[in-house]
Amino acid sequence: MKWITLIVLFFSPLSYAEADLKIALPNGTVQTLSVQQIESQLEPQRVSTPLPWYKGTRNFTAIKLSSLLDYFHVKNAKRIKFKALNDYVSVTPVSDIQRYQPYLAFEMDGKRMRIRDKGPFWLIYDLSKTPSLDTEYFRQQMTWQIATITIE
Ligand SMILES: Nc1nc2c(c(=O)[nH]1)N[C@H]1C(S)=C(S)[C@@H](COP(=O)(O)O)O[C@H]1N2
Ligand SMILES: [Mo]
Repeated sequence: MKWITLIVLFFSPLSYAEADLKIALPNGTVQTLSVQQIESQLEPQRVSTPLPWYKGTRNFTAIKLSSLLDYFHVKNAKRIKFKALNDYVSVTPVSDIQRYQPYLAFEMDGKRMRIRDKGPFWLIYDLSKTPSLDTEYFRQQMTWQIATITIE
């Protein structure tokens, strides 16, 4: 199933339509957000920051993860788990989300991120504001190709 999803996302001209974000909430339900819904309901912002994977600055369109918690009225979450298309899994404590306001990016330099550009969703920290977050601890949270989020 995973490979079929990957193949479809890679080769379909409609690939962006497939790029829905799945969010498992603490109450046990699973919600789906399309990029269109994210754009219209979650007030995306511009984030310009260097990242360890690129030379120079990249410009992202992104939503704050804290705004996602607000959107789903999640109050007492402890952590968010991120699962990527390659089955990489990371965990970001809500304390990091509140303190450092990481983003979920879905556009880089004005273009929707394809899987090969680390899309459809990428957790990024604004290292331009807080360069001290460029550490292994935060890098391992900067999961790209995110498909599923579990709020716990
Ligand atoms: N989807 C995905 N995101 C990921 C990873 C991964 O394997 N898959 N590796 C993480 C880890 S452990 C680190 S330190 C950083 C940097 O990975 P790199 O050194 O392979 O570029 O990306 C993070 N994001
Ligand atoms: Mo890592």
